[in-house]
Amino acid sequence: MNKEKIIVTAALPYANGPIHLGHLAGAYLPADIYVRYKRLNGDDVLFVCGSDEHGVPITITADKEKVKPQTIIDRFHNINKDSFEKFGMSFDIYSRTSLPIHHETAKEFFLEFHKKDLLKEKKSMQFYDAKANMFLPDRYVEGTCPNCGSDNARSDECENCGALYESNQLKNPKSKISGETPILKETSHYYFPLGDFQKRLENYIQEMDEKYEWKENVLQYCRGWFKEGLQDRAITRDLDWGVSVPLDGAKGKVLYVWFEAVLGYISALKDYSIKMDKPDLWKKYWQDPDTKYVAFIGKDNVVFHTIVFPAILMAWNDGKKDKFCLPQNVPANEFLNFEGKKFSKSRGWGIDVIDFVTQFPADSLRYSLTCNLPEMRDSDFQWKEFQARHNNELADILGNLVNRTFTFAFKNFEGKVPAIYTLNSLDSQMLKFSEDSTQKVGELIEKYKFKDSLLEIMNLARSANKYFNDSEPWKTFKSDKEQCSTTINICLQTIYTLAELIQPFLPNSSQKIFSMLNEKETVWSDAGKINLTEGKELNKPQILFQKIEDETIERMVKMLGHVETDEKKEEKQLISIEDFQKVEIKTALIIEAEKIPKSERLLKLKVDLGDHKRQIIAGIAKHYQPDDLINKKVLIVANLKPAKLMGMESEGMVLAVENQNGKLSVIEIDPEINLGVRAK
Ligand code: B3M
Ligand code: ZN
Repeated sequence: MNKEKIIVTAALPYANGPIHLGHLAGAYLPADIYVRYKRLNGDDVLFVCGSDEHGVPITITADKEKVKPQTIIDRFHNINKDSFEKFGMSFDIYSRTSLPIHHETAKEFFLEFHKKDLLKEKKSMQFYDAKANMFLPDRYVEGTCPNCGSDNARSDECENCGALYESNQLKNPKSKISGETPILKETSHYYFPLGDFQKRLENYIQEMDEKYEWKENVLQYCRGWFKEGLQDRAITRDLDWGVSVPLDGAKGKVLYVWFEAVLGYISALKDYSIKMDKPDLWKKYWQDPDTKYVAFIGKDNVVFHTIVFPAILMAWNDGKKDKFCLPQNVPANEFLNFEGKKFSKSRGWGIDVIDFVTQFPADSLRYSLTCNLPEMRDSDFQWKEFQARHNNELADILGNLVNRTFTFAFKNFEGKVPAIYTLNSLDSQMLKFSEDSTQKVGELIEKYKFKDSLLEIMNLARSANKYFNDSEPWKTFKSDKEQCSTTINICLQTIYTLAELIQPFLPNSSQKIFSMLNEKETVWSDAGKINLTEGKELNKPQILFQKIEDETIERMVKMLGHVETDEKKEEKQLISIEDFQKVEIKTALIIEAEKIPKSERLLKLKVDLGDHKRQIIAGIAKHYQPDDLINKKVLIVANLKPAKLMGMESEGMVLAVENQNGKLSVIEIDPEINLGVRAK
């Protein structure tokens, strides 16, 4: 097959808050799987993303915190970039729309349209805050809804009843900046004639769908928009944060954030080209008619990527020799909810990516999100399901196959790939399954059916486990050595295939398996074949997936919906002396310490309080070897309600503190001090 030149973009997240799991499932994870797959096939892919750093929500956050918008975007650009890296996103560039190259690019498009006389200037009435001396964007005005009477309606729409109205219909309007009643004042804006492009857009989408099969949910949104009829769209705003309108007499006006944000995909590749020291490189992608351009987004962004952006590109391309390519496909996903509800920062509902991946392996998150992708309809993330998928599927199916095969090879074949002899029917079936699966997985990824492709991979792992069981190598090792050798060889070849197939989905685990197989650079076309040669040395097996314990998940569930408002935080800081006296903190000597089987976190301790001894289950196994704890004099909370951890009674808690790297140290006290003495 011919190698393709591909641009893949993923929606540019607003640098106004941390990304959460819903964003990952909507756009980023599918994009990353697709890109990694294409790269393994040898295609020439550039994967583009970056922060969307303009728009009113950012200025609102900045006003609230009394800082400059720059402070906000710097903060969230860095947090999101870091979150994406830890999650394993393989962007070629993570750019920013605040960069000069972006401002230049956006202005160039605006000026081109102005020159072509495409833009219409129209006057309208807009709320103006005389005290703050500025026009107020819609979100800066609050009032009473003319329809339902709700008190926090916006200037043009009510979130309570969904009514849309003209600004002059809103009752009791108040400026969010000064609290004053704003006046309606005339302003003028530039409009992009989207309506004039309707026919061409309809044809374009029809053609793309016929050639590349667009997703039904995406087509439905488009049909809806066309049916309503496309309207002219204002592409300027009265605001001082954004890309300024490059015309005389347009002081205080910026380009509408959506107009310039989509151009961020182009400027990001320019940014990349500059960084690669090949300033014209971007043209070889964006302006090559053979480039395949795929835009990954969530459903709320569909209209901007299937209608607004293509129209902007058409308008630019008209009469030009070098034309930009339009999206060939826009495989948008629906939304992911969290434990049955919408993600909400203010209600503490959901979890930020950065918090997730510091506590759990990124691959486990990638796995459970892929199984749950909202490809056709909204889906739901649940902690318990996450745990079950990790424990019962990743660990018990994939991890188990790898572990039992390697352990067997080390025990009985000196850690080398054993030879393959005559194939019986089970052997041939297994090899055939592997080959067929590989084919299917590739086809499904090409069709953006990531959920089904991962299912297919896990089916292969399942049947490999069954093949291991049915072949009974532990018996044939004694009765038919050649058969046993063949079985283990085929298991190893299948593991190779699995490692290749999971690479786009679970890059870290794939790498671990390949390093156990002693293999480095691998390509997709190897999957489903015999790759490992007889006698090849393997590396010692390592556990791929540690089980996630119930209590860990229970802790996560408990944290849901707990929002720390500033008032609550203050209340929490102060306790009375009586409150403190309720806590009995006593000195104790650790006399026994041992690991708890199947737990990577917990240690079973026996402590002496002078007049009695008791058992405490402490979550410090990652920080101490049991022996190092013996004879330490520590502080414990002695009147904590007893609790059961991993089925064992725990009476009390050992006090410990954490350093910046997350390492826990128990608080040790002077060995001279007696046991069972209360701290005060
Ligand atoms: N920042 C909206 C969003 O995050 C927007 C996407 C821009 S893509 C050019 O939903
Ligand atoms: Zn209303």
